[in-house]
Amino acid sequence: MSELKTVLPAAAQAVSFHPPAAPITLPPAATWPLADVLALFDLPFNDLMFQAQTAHRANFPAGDVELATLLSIKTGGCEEDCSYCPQAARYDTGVEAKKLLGIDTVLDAARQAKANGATRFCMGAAWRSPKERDMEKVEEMVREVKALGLETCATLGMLEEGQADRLKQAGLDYYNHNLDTAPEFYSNVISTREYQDRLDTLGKVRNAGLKVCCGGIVGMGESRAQRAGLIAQLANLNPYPESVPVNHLVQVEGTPLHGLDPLDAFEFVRTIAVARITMPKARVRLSAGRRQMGEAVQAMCFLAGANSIFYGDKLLTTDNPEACDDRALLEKLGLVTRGALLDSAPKATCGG
Ligand code: SAM
Ligand code: DTB
Ligand code: SF4
Repeated sequence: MSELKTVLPAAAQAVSFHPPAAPITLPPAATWPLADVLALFDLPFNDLMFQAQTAHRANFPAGDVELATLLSIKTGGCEEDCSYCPQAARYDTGVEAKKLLGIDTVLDAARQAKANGATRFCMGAAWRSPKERDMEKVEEMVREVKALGLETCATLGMLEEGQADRLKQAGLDYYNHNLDTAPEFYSNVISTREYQDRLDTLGKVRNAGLKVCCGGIVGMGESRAQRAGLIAQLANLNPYPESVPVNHLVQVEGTPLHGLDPLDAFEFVRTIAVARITMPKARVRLSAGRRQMGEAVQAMCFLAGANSIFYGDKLLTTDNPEACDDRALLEKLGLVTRGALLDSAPKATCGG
């Protein structure tokens, strides 16, 4: 135990109970050696939660939760083989391939998201990478959504340097591109693009001056060490991402990962807690899978340091909790948002 504490970065050391032993010099390349991330996962649950909540409070106002609304601007028909994804054309999931949405549809959804209290609007496309002919349309969407006073985020697949620059110029704030899992587990899940391709895209996003939104999925059959491997990869990005979405696999019939034994809920909460401790200033987003989780597990995730959710009745193609239920949960837990959520959001649509 004391050995672990000596190598924890300052934010995590601040919450240790015992006097630290003599400091150890960290290897320059990795701030978070895998063994230390795994040691956090292995802590007794309450100790981990305490460290995570302490790190959280040192960096964010207590109870502050960001609301980000997702819109699928281009659904289905994707050429990639991500084995969790209902939008891959090769799996029979019932998701129909659609064309890129028109600007008016996107703006209507963005206005609605803002009226409901969201502060960030994320546009997702089922592409391996955006084609030149799509870029101008997406740039217009970004420009116009930004003009509504929302933070903008897009997830369009792999990018070239020039494409990241163009999105930045259009007013994009964040680009979402996930590492998804640990490098060692990656080939069990995806074969049509490499881990390095993902890191390359993240580098281009950073070079363009965009903020990075990057996380992964747990519950895909990976081991605890591999969950730690994902978090270590994220935490050792230099700098680490501003936003870290932690998705719980949504098992969709027709995808290769459908039918797996579900991950133990405490493992999911531990993953959130370790993300909070290792990336103390990041927005850690409790992302896909909330509908299957129930309120108590979500409450534990907030205690573990999650401070952002996807807000709105749909993720990309699967269901998210109803916005009304989320408002009720946030109110029950005394959580607050940066949007005008609880006071001004239209209550009529919430029934009762
Ligand atoms: N096509 C682009 C790409 O893959 O980069 C952008 C959209 S893709 C749907 C964005 C992310 O959604 C994936 O990287 C994955 O982490 C997450 N995702 C997709 N299907 C999921 C599922 N069934 N459960 C949880 N997360 C999922
Ligand atoms: C992220 O990490 N999770 C979101 C967002 N980034 C684009 C997507 C979740 C998708 C869940 C499956 C679906 O609805 O299709
Ligand atoms: Fe395509 Fe993205 Fe789904 Fe992979 S995760 S199949 S790239 S939409």
